[in-house]
Amino acid sequence: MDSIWKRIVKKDASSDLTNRIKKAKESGIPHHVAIIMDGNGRWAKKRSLPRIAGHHEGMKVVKKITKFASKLGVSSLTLYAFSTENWKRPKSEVEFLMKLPEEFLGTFLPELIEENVRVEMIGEKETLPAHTKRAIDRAMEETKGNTGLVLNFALNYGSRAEILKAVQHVLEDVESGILPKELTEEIFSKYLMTSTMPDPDLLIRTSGEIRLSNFMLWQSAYSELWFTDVLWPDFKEEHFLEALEVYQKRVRRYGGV
Ligand code: V07
Repeated sequence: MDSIWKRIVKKDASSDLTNRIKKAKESGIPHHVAIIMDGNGRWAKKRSLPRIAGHHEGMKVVKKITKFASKLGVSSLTLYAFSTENWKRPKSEVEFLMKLPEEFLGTFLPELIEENVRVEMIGEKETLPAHTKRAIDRAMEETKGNTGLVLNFALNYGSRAEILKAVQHVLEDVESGILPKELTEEIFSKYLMTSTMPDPDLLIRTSGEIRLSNFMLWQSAYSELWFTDVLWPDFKEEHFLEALEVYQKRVRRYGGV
């Protein structure tokens, strides 16, 4: 194709995306979007690369989608970065994964601060390697006053363990008399790690698996679910927008009846 035509086609595609962004903003942006970022290993395998190359590429996509969610006006973005099951992976892979928060924050924290993003985490922080915990604590501390997007990493997270811990905590508080015996959903949800966040309106899973894999089981009781075959390292702004458009259509349909 002639370069002039290439330019015209490219401009057309980008103005189409701009129009879709404008429309999406007018149609109601979900407050809280949660994503299971699956398919990094498969992405690498398809290219005969080591699995860690897929994780690294996936980290770049986290930056891209964080910026995009912030631009769209999403209030909370929860990303499933590491499950309690992931410790079973080869030691070298786990070690690589545990360095990603530092690498991510080392290059991206100034931009997050600039963009008024607040970094949060759910999951068992105390059993993370000290260097990983330190990087996350620092990012949380340096962004705690920010009022824009809440970028919430689920790291060393498992939903059943979260619920069990909440139950134990409830029992303690009942025994010590802090909490009356009557328990409501609203009170119980304050014992979960997501106590300060709204439930996700939209839950996305990439890479073709149609399950929740122990992610936000209580919180996603009423969430819209959207699954795509796209592998996480291939996930682009247009895919996020597609999920939003599907979400908006569904919400409008329910609103009609
Ligand atoms: C991880 C990249 C994304 C695809 C999924 C697996 C690999 C970003 C973080 C991160 C976590 C906490 C934080 C800042 C960044 C991360 C892990 C894996 C363990 F405060 N990406 N990413 N953490 N992957």
